[in-house]
Amino acid sequence: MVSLPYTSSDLSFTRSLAKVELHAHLNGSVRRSTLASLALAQGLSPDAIIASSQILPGDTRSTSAQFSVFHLAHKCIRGAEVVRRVTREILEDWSEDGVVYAEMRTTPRAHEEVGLSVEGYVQAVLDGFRDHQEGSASSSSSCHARLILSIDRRDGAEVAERTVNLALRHRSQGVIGIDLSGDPTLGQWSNWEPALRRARSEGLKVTIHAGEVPDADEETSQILSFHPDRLGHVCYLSPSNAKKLEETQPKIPLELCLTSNLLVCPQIVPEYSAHHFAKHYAQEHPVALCTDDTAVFGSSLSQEYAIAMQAFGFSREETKRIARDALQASFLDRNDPLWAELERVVGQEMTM
Ligand code: 6MZ
Repeated sequence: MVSLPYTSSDLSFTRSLAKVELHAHLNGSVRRSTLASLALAQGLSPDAIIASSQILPGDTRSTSAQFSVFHLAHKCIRGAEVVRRVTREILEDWSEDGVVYAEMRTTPRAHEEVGLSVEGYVQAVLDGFRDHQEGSASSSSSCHARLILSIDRRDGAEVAERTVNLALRHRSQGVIGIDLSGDPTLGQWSNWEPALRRARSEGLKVTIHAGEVPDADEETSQILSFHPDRLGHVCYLSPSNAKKLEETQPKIPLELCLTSNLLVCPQIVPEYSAHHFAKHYAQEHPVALCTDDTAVFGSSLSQEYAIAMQAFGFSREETKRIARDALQASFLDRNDPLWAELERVVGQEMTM
């Protein structure tokens, strides 16, 4: 288990804050006890699966080898009922942690051996959202969710187009955008750009993982020229790309994940206080603090907020503002009735 640097009083405070999660991958956020029981049901060793499905401090594997942790979750999470269950549980856990609104993302995949199509996969996730809403109807807290469909960098243009079509077909049920993610050493921007342009022209929001590895300056420059609605990570930014990011108008909000970046990009984030969140925040660039993969990195959103308080010396008032800033960066339609409700509560302390 990672030892996270925060104080317990900061953590009680950040847990009580109504927060917004904008960057979290479904299969990286599965409750560990559930992953263990699913592993057992598949005839796999639960202990081995749990131990190998985390990225821990001191992990010196290559980026591609680190990304193999996700294959283990993919191996255990099979079939519509399981996808639906883990989705509901993730929302329950986030709600427990004070997350009142989340934009969950996932890569649509068919589970052919159990007859689940990509369409069925997306529907199972949306059913999990509905189960959580219905299950929490009588309780004071629930995590409202919207869905972003991810294009995996392993996949080419055809899958990217199919993902955009899926998003468009499920829009009325809460799919709001498209993400580009996956092993950052794979694929090339030109594969996905046409589909991403079409997504945008059809009114979907687009968020892109960028700068997770060194030597991707040209691709990052192309992504900046595309002007996505949000960017994830941006750990490695050459001076010219940093300038381009700052000069791009309107500014592109950044989804920043402290523990994930510390563990995956230790060369550029050797300690929490060196994380680029502080620099962008000081420059008043729009930022949202996020978790990425709560199960893989062993850190919840309230822990990430408490770490930020400790690492950057944020006061409670500043920390409340960070939660409100995340809401401003969300893809939620400002005319959605939920928007007014969230504006009222996000950044406030809740009684839990
Ligand atoms: C890039 C990431 C990621 O889609 O199966 N994923 N992509 N950078 C990261 N930072 C560490 N963390 C997760 O969730 C798991 C998938 O999300 C992407 C990878 O493609 C991973 O296989 P879903 O729900």
